[in-house]
Amino acid sequence: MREFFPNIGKIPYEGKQSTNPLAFKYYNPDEMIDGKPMREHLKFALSWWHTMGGDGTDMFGCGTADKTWGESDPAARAKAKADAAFEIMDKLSIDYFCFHDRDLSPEYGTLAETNAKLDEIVDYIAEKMAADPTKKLLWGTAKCFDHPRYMHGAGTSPSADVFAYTAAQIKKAIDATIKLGGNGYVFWGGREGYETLLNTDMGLELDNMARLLRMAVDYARSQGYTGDFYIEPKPKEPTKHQYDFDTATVLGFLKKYGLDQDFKMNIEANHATLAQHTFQHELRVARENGVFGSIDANQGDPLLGWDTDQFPTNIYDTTLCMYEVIKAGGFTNGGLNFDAKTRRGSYTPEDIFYSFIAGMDTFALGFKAARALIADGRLDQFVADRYASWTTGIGKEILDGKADMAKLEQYALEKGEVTDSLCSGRQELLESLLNNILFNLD
Ligand code: XLS
Ligand code: NI
Ligand code: NI
Repeated sequence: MREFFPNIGKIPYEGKQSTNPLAFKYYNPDEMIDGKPMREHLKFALSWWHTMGGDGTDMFGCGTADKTWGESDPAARAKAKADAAFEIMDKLSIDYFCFHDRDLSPEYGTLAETNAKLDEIVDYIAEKMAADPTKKLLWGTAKCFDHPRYMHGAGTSPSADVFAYTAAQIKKAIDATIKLGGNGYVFWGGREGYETLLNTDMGLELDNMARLLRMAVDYARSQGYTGDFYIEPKPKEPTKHQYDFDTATVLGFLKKYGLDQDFKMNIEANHATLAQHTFQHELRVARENGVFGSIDANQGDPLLGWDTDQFPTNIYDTTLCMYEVIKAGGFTNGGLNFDAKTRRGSYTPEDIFYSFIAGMDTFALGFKAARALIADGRLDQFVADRYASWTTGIGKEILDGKADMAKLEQYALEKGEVTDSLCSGRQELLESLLNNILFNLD
């Protein structure tokens, strides 16, 4: 088997004193934490589109990185890509991967031919997984947004024929996901939105999106699929307005159409930024509503209004992210998918490894910091104390359903101005507590 990165060996864990750029400083895959290795807490995944396909092409210039994997024929390239992906995962101790159907194998002349070629590469990957059962599929999805037929949307296209084509493509992507033992299937509405309401029947488009999701779930379950379905919210880009704007919007949509028992969220950090939320906000909304599922681990640039998909290096963000993940009970079917790409100027093969090491170390550090924050207990205790007025007296009566407007009026009239249950929010104290925990980790 050809080695694609002969100058890079397996990335070792060397600890925080290490100066070796090709070593983990914090991610120690086999370190046992609460009875399971760190790799199983974090469940890192490689995204096929960015790592194996993304060559740095942007609106202003062609690619800077060679992602041909030495092959010009599309079918041969698809296999070389798979070989290279497995080598990268192996060298970085990454156990999972994620794909769009078209990342694995491109479109050919007809849907039938496209499907047949996809089958070939799925079989090839299945063989590789059988030979190395440590490699698993976190989730699959269908790329229903790049071909011109999807210019007006896929499930929300004004064309019924495009809707049918979308269903056909998703059916096949679900088959591929099932064949590779996927734990999840993602719907990200790439062009499910609008540019202008002047030409858009929003009601019909949303009804149709719900119809498509219902059909997809019913089909997958009929094929024995037991994994999760995720919606990945994003407010804009490529369309001006995406229907899956943020977690709260998606929840409203799912509840309206009776789909809320069938879907969880795949939360992407950069999408939260675009929705003008913090990453933690999106995770908290998902957790509070029992729909936290999986994470697209990246980060945006707060000064830019698009999805820059940078590898995550902000320790505060990963700490507060992992705090939410731990509070949600940890990952079940989900994980941390690096929906992240090296910068256009970081174009060498080594940059792939430096980027993953940076992202994985930042999450490992965030995981340790979140655990320390929870073990320390002061933050959680502060929040509990802040709401103490709900545990006794009138607060408890309200929670127990024993109060009404008249009773509360009587209470307020008798009690007079509120004084004793208004305490300081102590934001600065808590921010400095977080700093203190972060910079005193073992
Ligand atoms: C794009 C999305 C996409 C999904 C998968 O912004 O993040 O990459 O994760 O379709
Ligand atoms: Ni994503
Ligand atoms: Ni994205």
